[in-house]
Amino acid sequence: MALRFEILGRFNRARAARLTLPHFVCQTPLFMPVGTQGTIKGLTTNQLEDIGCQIILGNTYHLALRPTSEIIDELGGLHSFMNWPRALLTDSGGFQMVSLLHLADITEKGVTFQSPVDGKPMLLTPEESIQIQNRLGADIIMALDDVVRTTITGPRIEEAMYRTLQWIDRCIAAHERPDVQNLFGIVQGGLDPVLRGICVRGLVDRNLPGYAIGGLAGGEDKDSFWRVVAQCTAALPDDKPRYVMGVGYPLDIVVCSALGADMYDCVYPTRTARFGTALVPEGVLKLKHRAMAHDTRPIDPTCLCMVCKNYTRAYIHCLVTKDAMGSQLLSYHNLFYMMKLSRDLHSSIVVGKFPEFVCEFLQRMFPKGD
Ligand code: PRF
Ligand code: ZN
Repeated sequence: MALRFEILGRFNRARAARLTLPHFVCQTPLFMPVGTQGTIKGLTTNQLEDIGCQIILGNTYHLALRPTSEIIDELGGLHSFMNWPRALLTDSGGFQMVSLLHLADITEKGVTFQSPVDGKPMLLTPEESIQIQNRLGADIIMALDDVVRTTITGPRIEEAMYRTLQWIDRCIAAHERPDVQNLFGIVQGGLDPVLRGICVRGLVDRNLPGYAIGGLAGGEDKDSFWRVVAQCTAALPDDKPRYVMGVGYPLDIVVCSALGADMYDCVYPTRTARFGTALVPEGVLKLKHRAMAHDTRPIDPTCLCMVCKNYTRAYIHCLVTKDAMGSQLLSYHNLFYMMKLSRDLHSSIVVGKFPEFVCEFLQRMFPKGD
């Protein structure tokens, strides 16, 4: 195992921990921004350090196609390729293929898809996904899983869960660097508590360094989403990190942390920035709105980020959608907001003020109580 997970504080099911990875010592609960071609769109790695990012996601699928994992390996691994000294996590690639390419087909062998480069059929097996991730060299690598939409029903959900369990053994066998890279298993099973229970038990038997809860954030209702997270966190080992994949919204992170989850990733803060939306304690602020044209206040007067210290809403309103600088400044602020939320969750749990933090968070976001 190439990690240490030390719980520093608790409030009911919520925990605050120190997660020591080969490249960085992280504090949980923790939001991890998502990069695509070895970058978080529009931000330099120095800026990401200033913002306080601790782990960022590299996208196996994109990097494997271009420049390829062989080239990154040759250049000294993904950390040195993208000049990021802190921790990295790579996803296995299957989910990206299924969500990006509608032609992807999943069989027991692996994920078959048409190469977007030359249209040729390609196959990503559990062994290949791990080999690629071994070459990239991230601190945390993810098992190849069979992901289905939570909104579908029927035998496909069960098939995907059992396939995910079969593939985990192939991933473990293929993993050549367990001393420096942590392989996380992914719980699938849709919204079915019986299937989720079987999957959790199967993965826990493999004694992995950490566990992810997959297959969520795909359009299911909040009630079902929280129910699955609550069931999985209750059944996963207490002394290992728990990562809810593809989540997301600040409110979901607060709720999942209360349910005992530790790590999150989502494109939302950076994607919504590119559409002109800022995350603020009250919810969101739309910088495209006409009213912003004359507004000389910063995005969030209570925010201590570089953008809020230096620029007005009027200036960002003028840039948004017209100049790349607009989305860069908004991405910077939004990631700063997510990292501050992560730190606030961590420290409120450590000092025993988690309920006060949650109340204040909710009151600011829903002042009328609705
Ligand atoms: N599996 C993998 N990556 C993911 C997910 C998953 O279930 C999600 C949640 N839908 C986001 N990213 N491998
Ligand atoms: Zn700010």
